Amino acid sequence: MSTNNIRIAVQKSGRLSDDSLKLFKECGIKFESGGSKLRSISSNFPIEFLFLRDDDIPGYVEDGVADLGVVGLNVLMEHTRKVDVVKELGFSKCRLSLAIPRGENYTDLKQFEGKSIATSYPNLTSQFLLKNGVKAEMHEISGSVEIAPSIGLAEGICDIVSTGGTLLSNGLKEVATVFQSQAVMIANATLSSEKQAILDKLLFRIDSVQRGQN
Ligand code: PRT
Ligand code: ZN
Repeated sequence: MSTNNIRIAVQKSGRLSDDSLKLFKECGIKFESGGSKLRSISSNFPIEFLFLRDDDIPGYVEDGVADLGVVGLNVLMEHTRKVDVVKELGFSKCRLSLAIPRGENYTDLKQFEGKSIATSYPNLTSQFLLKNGVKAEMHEISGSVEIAPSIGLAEGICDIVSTGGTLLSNGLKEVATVFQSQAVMIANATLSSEKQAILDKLLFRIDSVQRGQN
């Protein structure tokens, strides 16, 4: 790898990957992706792609293993990370929401006082509730959160919602939004001036692509 390359971490496969790759291709950057390839160097722009799990991306960018990353704001904000958000990318829009069984009445957030909430986002959820004067018990689970109330694991959940279809099919209803999210580009806090110049060039191209879409 040339040291003049900027290194960017993108999700290998999942809800962020297709739109991330599409964006860089629309920026005129040529590179190979797909299959079992975990690294790819562009043939026409000083950039190297690393294909990773999304959860690992903020840490790699903070440590400088990658200079840049594309990640959901929800994943970034759950843990305190010293990275800069350099661009909102406008895709993978979703929200982190509190939900309860559909048959239960909902009045206000006070209803969650002392209750147990299953979530993969215990920090964002408890901070939001505490800001509203509510102390609830966080039950951290890493997936299939929507099943928790029906199996008696928790009284409510706090999870990512996009269409709301998953909540509906699991007998739940959304009652409050904790956080609005979308894909963002993050950067290491101490980029060299050479890498900053490449980032500026990349951001200029992303701006042009985004202007063309509006
Ligand atoms: O394997 P890896 O760890 O890289 O991926 P992952 O499985 O952790 O993440 P992935 O690919 O599912 O999501 C990546 C990012 O996409 C998330 O961090 C969010 O920023 C964003 N995103 C956008 C979503 C959704 N929409 C979404 N709908 N992430 C998850 N969901 C889930 C939601 O929790 C629900 O269970 O999809 C399900 C369907 O949602 P509904 O409301 O449309 O039914
Ligand atoms: Zn993940």
